Amino acid sequence: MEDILDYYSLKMRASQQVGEGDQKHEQHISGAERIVCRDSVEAVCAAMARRALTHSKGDPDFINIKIEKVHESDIQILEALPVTRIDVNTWQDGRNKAFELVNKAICAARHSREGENPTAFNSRHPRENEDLNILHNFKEKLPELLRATYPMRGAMLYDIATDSRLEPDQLRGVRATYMDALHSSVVDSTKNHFNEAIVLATKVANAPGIVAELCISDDPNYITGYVASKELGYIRIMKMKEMGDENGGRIFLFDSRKAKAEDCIEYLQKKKVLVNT
Ligand code: WAQ
Ligand code: MG
Repeated sequence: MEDILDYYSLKMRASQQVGEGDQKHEQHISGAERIVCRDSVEAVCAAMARRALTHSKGDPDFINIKIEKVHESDIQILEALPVTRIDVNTWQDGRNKAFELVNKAICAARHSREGENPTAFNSRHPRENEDLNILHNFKEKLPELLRATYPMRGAMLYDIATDSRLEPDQLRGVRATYMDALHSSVVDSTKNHFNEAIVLATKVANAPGIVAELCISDDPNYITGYVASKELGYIRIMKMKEMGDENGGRIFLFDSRKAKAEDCIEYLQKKKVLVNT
């Protein structure tokens, strides 16, 4: 008889009290999620504590590390999205590239909704305008959206069908959890942005109703971001913001005509996923 392997999920979040009086609230500093085997639990836990205590966003007042057993049979294995990279001269060029890719994803979502074949594309002008409107609204709103995502622990869930945000708690956002790389190196308290992002983006792209994800780090010195979707893969854009700018975050573009927001959120927050990178 084969042994059933037990895994453990570890989730860390750290925050700091900011503001005075009525304005007093917890602001997110750092978070991380792993799924590891029993032997690694203690070391990963220590690495998470260190990461929380050494974050550039500040010194935490509160650190929560949650450890839960996960049964192997509950874990879904996903193939990592294929990765490509786009070099740009300026971050403005990077943003424009990102919008082009988001536009592609929005068009692809319409095709899949309508079961159209892409060759019929050119005869569909009114719909194309509809897509361009969606993109235009999104483009106009992006700077404001990114300011709003900065203090959030999770991502924004933005419905392209209604042009509105769907997170049940808009200050918190929706956080994708219960995920890791299938063959992750055991412990590393310094963050590898790319390794973590490919895992997250792969889980997100596989969630019901997701059209695309746009990510810009909120780390002021990390200017590479990405656009990802099942069709596009993971596309790294080497400059997405000005060096030193801390405004960043994640926006999950969702289509409420394709799936229910609850189902998408349930998948992002509850389904256990290991990504084969
Ligand atoms: N679920 C949802 N949103 C999240 C999660 C999560 N698990 N983790 C982070 N976020 C949101 C949250 O609002 C953060 O403030 C924001 O994303 C940025 O997170 O190929 O480092 O961890 O080299 O600062 C991209 C790598 C790195 C690009 C992105 O994001 C590349 C990064 P950070
Ligand atoms: Mg960060």
